[in-house]
Amino acid sequence: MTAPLNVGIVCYASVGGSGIVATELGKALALRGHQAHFISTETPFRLGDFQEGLFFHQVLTPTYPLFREPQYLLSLANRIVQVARESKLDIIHAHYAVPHATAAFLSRQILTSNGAGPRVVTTLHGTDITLVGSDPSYSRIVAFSIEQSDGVTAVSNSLREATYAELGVKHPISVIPNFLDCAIHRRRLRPDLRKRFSGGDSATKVVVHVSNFRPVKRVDAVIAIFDRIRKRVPARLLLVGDGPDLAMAQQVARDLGIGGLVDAVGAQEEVVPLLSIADLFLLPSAQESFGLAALEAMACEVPVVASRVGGLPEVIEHGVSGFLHPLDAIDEMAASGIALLTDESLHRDVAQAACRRVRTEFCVERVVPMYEACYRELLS
Ligand code: GMT
Repeated sequence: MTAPLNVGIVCYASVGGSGIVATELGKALALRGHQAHFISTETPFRLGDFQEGLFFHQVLTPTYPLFREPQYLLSLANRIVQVARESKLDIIHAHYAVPHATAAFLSRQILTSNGAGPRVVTTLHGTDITLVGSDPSYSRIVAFSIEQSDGVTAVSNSLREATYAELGVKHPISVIPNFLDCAIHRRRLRPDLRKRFSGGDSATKVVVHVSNFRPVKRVDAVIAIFDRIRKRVPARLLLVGDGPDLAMAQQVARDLGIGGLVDAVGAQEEVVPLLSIADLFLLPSAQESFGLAALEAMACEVPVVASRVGGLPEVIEHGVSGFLHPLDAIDEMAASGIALLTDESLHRDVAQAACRRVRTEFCVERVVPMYEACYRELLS
């Protein structure tokens, strides 16, 4: 039998794909007999109830009148060193390169003597490369920190290629996709919620969008697509999540005279009940390295209409398990949405293909062993 590992998981606790993947990875590792030590500013979103083998170590960043900027990188690196020593970490796994890969590198420099010490794995999630990491203000240190990692993973082939192209990184990058607990992510009947968000009319379709409402999600495009759909099919739009562009999206809807058709429920820990009542998911993002939100919808048998960007074509097979269109093809996205909502057999086929695809490729049992293999290889 192989020895259990002690893994330090460095992640953002806020609502966002990288934090969710890191949290689900820690939970799955603990269930498989390892110890997962979350190192973060707050208890990660979706951590849930007490679970044997899971630990949370808070990062506190004290202020001082001289500092006009919070010293997060330093306090994080310092906390990683402390946790690594106390908990004998084998692996420091940094999720989201900025600045976690740098903090992991610094802490390993402090911890390592004679080649012994924890190995650093950096997982690239998306905007840490495509938006933030490639910004000239950060790119050199991000590239350096990725190169210095012992192991590097990216959530899609697309993100791996973007990392090579945009940052000039040479380090081999393994692709390990996003994953779900497929026992939890499945469609469940919730007639009460269905009634609530369809307005009580059985002919009304429920269109959903789940995100952190950042500009990259293009929520104004969500409203524009929905506006075209609702002109042809009785429908309501359910917005799940919160972020800087939520108010703008609601205003755009009001300006179009459809504010009354839009429900916004804010950030939700449990998305499965809401996805389970939906007929269609819209994801017209400007960039999406993988699209965890699409995967969650597909698992709940909700067909996705999305933009053909980043890693989305690695998740959705156009015309089979969803629909992909060029970024600005709002009319085409609306047309696919209308087709799905008006053709019952098309809807059923796509919903079932989407669900099957998640279950064959992206369940926790298939993907978490890839991370374990990555750790073991670095420690051998
Ligand atoms: O930028 C975001 O929208 C959040 C970001 C994150 O790091 O929290 O999400 C990224 O990571 C997810 C998990 O790996 C991916 O599924 C998302 O596609 C990715 N977002 C983007 O690339 C925009």
